[in-house]
Amino acid sequence: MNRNFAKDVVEGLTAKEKQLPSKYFYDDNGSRIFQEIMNMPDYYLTDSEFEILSLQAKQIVDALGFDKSFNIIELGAGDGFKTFKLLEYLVGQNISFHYVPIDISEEAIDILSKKLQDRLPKLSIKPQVGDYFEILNDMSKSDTPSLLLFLGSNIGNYLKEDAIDLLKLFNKTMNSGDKLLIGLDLKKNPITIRNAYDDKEGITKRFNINLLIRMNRELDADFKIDDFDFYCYYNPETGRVKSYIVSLKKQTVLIKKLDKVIEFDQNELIWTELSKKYDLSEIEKLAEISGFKTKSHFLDCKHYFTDSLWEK
Ligand code: AVJ
Repeated sequence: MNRNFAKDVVEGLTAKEKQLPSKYFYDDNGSRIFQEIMNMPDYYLTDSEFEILSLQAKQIVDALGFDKSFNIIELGAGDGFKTFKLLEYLVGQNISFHYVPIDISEEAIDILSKKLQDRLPKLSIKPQVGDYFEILNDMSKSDTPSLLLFLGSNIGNYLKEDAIDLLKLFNKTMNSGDKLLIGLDLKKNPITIRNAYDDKEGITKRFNINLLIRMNRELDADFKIDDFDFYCYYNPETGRVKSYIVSLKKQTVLIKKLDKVIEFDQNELIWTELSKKYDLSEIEKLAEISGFKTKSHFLDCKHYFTDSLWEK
């Protein structure tokens, strides 16, 4: 049994306002559902970031200004589909670097490594499964410059203070002159944002409900999947998408391995995810407060998304 998961489930489901951290979406099954989300036409984030890394790879690499071989360390690499374009450009230019993808899903890392070896045989790849910080800390001991990639708007899942703490931790493991390329989703027409998260096909619903399936499997819980639904909304005033699991009736759930009984009222919510949208001035403040200088923003042509380059 995963101790952290068990602890966070007890804490989250016995709280007055129930919640579960979205990082637990990503077991092997959840990572597969997330691939489906990234393939949905309405989930514009993937296409926008793909466009940035495809069309502006040269500008991004020029802005790095590294004068010797460097590491590209990708946090939460997933299937690496977007990053491929950047890697392809670098390999094509015979620029010397090592690619270090890090992910908590071993399956995702295996698939990514095989695909890259196949498509970019000249790429030097050193995949890592595990905890970001242990790996980052080890790598910072060398004097090879680093570009950290934290793409896909992953920072958007963190509450403001937690985001700052995480970025400060990244900053601490970096050496002066190292860079961070961070993907952030921008505020835009609220309907566009809503459609990305409240999809008609119910893929995002499955992504959330997978948390219940995971608790049934790993914690021997007895959530009745059909008695729960999914709800989410975007608030353009705060830039926040909030996602929930909804209990469709008054019910009791036993979580055997935790020896806990959880009561749900009809229509009671479990908050599962925050997906924060930013504007550029907010991003620059976030960089500064976390110890970084903003070098540039690389936006897609619709101005939906930015990969922003920060320097320590
Ligand atoms: C992977 C965290 C960026 O918040 O947009 C997609 C996850 N949640 N649809 C996001 C997600 C619902 C996604 N991130």
